[in-house]
Amino acid sequence: MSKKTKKQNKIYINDNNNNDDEIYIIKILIVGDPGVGKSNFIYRYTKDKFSSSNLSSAGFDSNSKEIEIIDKKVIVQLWDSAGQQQFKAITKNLFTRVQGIIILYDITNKETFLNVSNWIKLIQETNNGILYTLAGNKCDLKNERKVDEEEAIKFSKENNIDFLETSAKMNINIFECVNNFVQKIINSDYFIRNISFAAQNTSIGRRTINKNERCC
Ligand SMILES: Nc1nc2c(ncn2[C@@H]2O[C@H](COP(=O)(O)OP(=O)(O)OP(=O)(O)O)[C@@H](O)[C@H]2O)c(=O)[nH]1
Ligand SMILES: [Mg+2]
Repeated sequence: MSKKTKKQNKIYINDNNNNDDEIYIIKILIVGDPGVGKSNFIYRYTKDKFSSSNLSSAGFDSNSKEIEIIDKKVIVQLWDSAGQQQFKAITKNLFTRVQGIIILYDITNKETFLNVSNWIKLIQETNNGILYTLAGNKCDLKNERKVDEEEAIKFSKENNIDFLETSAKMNINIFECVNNFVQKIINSDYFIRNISFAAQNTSIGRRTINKNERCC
């Protein structure tokens, strides 16, 4: 791993219980309208790659990446959802199975930004209390911009959510967006409350691992 990547992947949490054998598994779902770049966002974060193919996702898929925090490791599992309307029920079902949700829109497509409110509403109806964050993807396409960054910042302040513009293509802010969010999740009351539940349910939270064990 290059020095730069290593630094990008390092995050810090407020935790005094240093235990090398413990690992956090954080599941994050990426939602947003069709074509905003959800699959590529995950592809960049987990594989550091980009695909220009325009194939729509169906159902859902996931990819993992291990990142470092002080004295312990975190497996970040990013769940990909399909943006198309016919898959919305499946996506909605996933809201209760993750610890966080990243809502993505495309800065070159105003409708995808206007729909962010609907995504927030859907999340709140289904899993009130879950953390979510906002990212405006495709920020490399400066000449095609239809959503001002200031407008998105104002919206995120009004809705009390973190926000970053990202580019899966040019690798801008992808690691920052996910890693800052992971840090926020781990430090949240919501996550700590669910850790006791995690002991019985390995699909969430923290567990002890065998050093040779591989993730999914
Ligand atoms: N210029 C640019 N193009 C991007 C970026 N991210 C994705 N794309 C392109 O946008 C198109 C859609 O990307 P996907 O990652 O498939 O989008 P998606 O949100 O997964 O789409 P669905 O699965 O249909 O919901 C593809 O042609 C990608 O190459 C980006 O950051 N910049
Ligand atoms: Mg997709």
